Amino acid sequence: MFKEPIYITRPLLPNLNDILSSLTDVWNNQWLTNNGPQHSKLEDQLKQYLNVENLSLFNNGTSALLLGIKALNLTGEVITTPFTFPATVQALDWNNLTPVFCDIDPTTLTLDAAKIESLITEKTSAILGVHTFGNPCDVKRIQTIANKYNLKVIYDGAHTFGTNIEQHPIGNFGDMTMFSFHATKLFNTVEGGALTYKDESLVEKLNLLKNFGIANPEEVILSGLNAKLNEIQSIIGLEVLKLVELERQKRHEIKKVYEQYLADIPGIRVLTKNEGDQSSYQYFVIQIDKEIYGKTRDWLHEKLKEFNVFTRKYFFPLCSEFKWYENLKSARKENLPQAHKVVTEVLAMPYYGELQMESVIKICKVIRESR
Ligand code: T4K
Repeated sequence: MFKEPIYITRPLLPNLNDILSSLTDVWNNQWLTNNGPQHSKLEDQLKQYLNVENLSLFNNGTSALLLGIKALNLTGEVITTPFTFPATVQALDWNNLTPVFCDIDPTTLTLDAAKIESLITEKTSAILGVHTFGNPCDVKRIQTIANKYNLKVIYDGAHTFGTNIEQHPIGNFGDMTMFSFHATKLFNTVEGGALTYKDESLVEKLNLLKNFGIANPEEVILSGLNAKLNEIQSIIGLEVLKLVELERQKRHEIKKVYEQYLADIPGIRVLTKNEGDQSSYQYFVIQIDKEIYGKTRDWLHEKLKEFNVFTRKYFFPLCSEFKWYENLKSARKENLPQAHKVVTEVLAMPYYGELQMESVIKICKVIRESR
């Protein structure tokens, strides 16, 4: 039993004094939001870090995705995964788009690219893939399909800050990628998010969309939202960015210990990245085969609570199970066999740089010995 609760994550927090000294600039400047200098500085630094040409900041990942989709003028149906956080599909709902759920690949837990084509109709305008837990979608195959049918490709990369696919930065695939900077993410601005995108001309449109469509004090030219990241959060982002590399190294070491201690437990699969890719180290996720392990994922989730360890059943329930999709053919259980299996088997484990190695070893011991 741990004295203090162990959560799935703890936010990466800069030294308070460093924040205070940077905040002095904001106070002196008396510019708190609406595209201030800290916001521009963060945008520039993130472009460099993520190695992308075009990047826009938002007040959270969901508004980034919602407005990014709006900027692309999509219509009708969008093919997406049921195994994701509600935000992915809710961004479609708010754009009056119908999700068409496609089953997932049992290894990467991302869209099963082999199943996409059969779901395309004359109403399909885009494919919205999710790089689940930081595991990239099959970007090449998805792009080939999109080119063939003239579809847009959007990625929900909420979990993929710093991921590279065979040395190519993940934010450069498809037409657009969303990143989340929520407190629980590797890189955070408390709440926040960004879009990276191919078409440079979208910069202006996205700036309008996140600022009520105001073109100048006398003209409102489209229907937008308030989705701006403020100066104080930008300061936090600038300070957190300095810590990300060390955090990644720490998580890399923690991952190795988890892998070592879980390796020979029958029925436990550790989700791994492809050889040659660089991981975001966002989540450490295991998959439990109840027949071999002898207990279910839900059992283990509850058992760990007895030891004061709070894992998460991401992403339970499947988005296709939401009440408002009950009449969608693609949401039917028989069409999504892998997603329905995986959603009962996957467990996200505690994973953050400050997590002690002894704690990791103890957690693995519980998994090994309690069953
Ligand atoms: N797409 C995908 C695939 C996503 O996963 C997400 C968000 C989005 C889109 C939307 O992006 P944002 O609009 O959020 O930028 C959390 C996050 O709120 C959410 O951002 C994230 N995905 C999701 C996977 O996780 P919850 O409801 O699980 O969070 P919560 O409050 O239970 O926190 C989890 C644990 O983290 C807590 O048990 C303890 C720890 N924690 C949390 C917070 C907020 C802290 O230690 N400190 C904190 O301040 O959704």
